Amino acid sequence: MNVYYSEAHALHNPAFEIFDGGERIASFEVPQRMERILVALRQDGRFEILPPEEFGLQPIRAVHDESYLHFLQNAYQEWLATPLDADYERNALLPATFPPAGWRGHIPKSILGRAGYYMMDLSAPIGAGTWQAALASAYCALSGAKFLAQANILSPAAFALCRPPGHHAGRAYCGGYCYINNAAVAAHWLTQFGKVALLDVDYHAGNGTQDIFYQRADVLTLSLHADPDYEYPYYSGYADEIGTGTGWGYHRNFPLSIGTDDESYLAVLQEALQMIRAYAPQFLVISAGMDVYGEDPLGKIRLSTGGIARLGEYIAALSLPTLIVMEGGYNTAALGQNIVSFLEAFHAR
Ligand code: OKP
Ligand code: ZN
Repeated sequence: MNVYYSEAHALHNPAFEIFDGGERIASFEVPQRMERILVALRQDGRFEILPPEEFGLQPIRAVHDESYLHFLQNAYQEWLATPLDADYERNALLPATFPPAGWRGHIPKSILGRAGYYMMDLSAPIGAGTWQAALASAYCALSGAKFLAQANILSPAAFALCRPPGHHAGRAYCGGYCYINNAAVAAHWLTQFGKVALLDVDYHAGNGTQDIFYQRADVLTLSLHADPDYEYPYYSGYADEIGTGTGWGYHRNFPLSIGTDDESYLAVLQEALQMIRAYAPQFLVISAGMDVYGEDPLGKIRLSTGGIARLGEYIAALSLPTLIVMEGGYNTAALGQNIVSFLEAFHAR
């Protein structure tokens, strides 16, 4: 199986994140995640690891606002150039102020003001290499999409080994370790050839993906995740959010209770897969977060490695051209085995 991967991810290496209770902690989303996955892929021997192609900004502008991308690309340099009252460390840009929903929408001139405007939370600090890494990550997803579009076999599959992840990033905001929504960029790019279904199995609700396609019927978006009543991202991912306008009925959330095990998870998955069959898309994009694993430090869903293998099996059984896009997963030691298990069923075709 083709794997699209860029070493540029390592340029994004945030020294910290602000966690619950305002605690400043070492980031969970670290470059070592990729190293562990690569070791497992190489050991398996059936993966071909390829560098991504460059696609320019056009396919990214199709899902993100121009002004947001401009901010993302220049924010860190502007932050360095801003005279400050005190001699703060400036290894990353992070605001402390956010506009409440429904405010009038003024975009302030100051870099801190804009940072609050374009960020949904305190877990997407922008450092020196963030833009370059995020761009390369999106190119990995696009390269996988292009492979699917050009492959001469019945139901090809490719793995975009993306870092940073993407599914929390919306049209004009970053958050939750995400800056460019890799899966959404790839899914939109694929719509030039036909309908796309995007299934998000990361532990956290894919709020960015939901927002981006909420008004569209040409991309069916489905997300299985921990109930946002109790889990990040809290304000999105509820069962009654099903799309709007032309997109009405083309989004579904499957909130799961804390502690959900293999059997109950896979039972809910069947419902989502049935919706995909009924939609009959030309392509399938998976936002693959391995934080559904029982021993994940950020997750409270209890999938075993065997359960993750069955998750992959059931998705592969749809027999659709499938792009698997890496999202979360923070048990670094188990990440390699989990992703190899997830991908197992896709080798057969
Ligand atoms: C990114 B992905 C909650 C703290 C939340 C951000 C989590 C981002 C997850 N206790 N911090 O979906 O794996
Ligand atoms: Zn996650």
